[in-house]
Amino acid sequence: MGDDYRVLKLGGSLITDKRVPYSFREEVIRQIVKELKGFKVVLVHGGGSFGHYEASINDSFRTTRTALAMHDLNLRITRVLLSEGIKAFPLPGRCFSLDGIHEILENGFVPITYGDVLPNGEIISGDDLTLTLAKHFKVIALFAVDVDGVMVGGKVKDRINSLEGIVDLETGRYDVTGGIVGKIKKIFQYRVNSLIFNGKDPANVYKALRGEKVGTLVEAEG
Ligand code: IP8
Repeated sequence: MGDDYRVLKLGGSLITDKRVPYSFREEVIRQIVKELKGFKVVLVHGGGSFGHYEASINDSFRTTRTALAMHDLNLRITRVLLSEGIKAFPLPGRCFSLDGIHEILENGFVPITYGDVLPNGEIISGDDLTLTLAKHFKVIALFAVDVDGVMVGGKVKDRINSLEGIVDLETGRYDVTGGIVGKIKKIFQYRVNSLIFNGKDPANVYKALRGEKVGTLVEAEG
């Protein structure tokens, strides 16, 4: 991987407690952020109990509330990055473009984009952004989540190379973008090799950034 960019998504279930609206796991994020130093990274984060919570309530203010919740979550994460000495620059998912990412990189910042909502109420998944970025940079997509990988029958799968046995897995309560099954389906749609691993242990993040295999490797290329 050498000097390549690393595309790392911080899953919503990792950085928030999905059972409790607006619960921000600052310490989990801080530990992860400490591992980023020395790597060229492009960051993405999910919605967790901010965006998914608001998007799951269907009233006429859903779009505004969801946009604000994601803005709030991004602000909190970007502040942690700043306090750890990482010059990050946010690019809301609703404004996402590869040119925008390159502009941020060219100015010496770490881009941080995120799952978001469009004015028409459509949800943009952070997984799509992550896979688009990984495909563009021709690298593996790194998904830090709150479990040890893809769990099938109580066990972590070491590798996955098809959707067989995956489509029946359970998904979270108010996840509007399809949870783990949606993620794996997308990985195969994009045909981007991906690593799904437990980000609660910062050593896993470091290993994944170094190109080591932790958690589940989804082999989706070719
Ligand atoms: O958690 C969804 O992003 P994800 C963002 O990456 C919203 O699926 C607004 C629910």
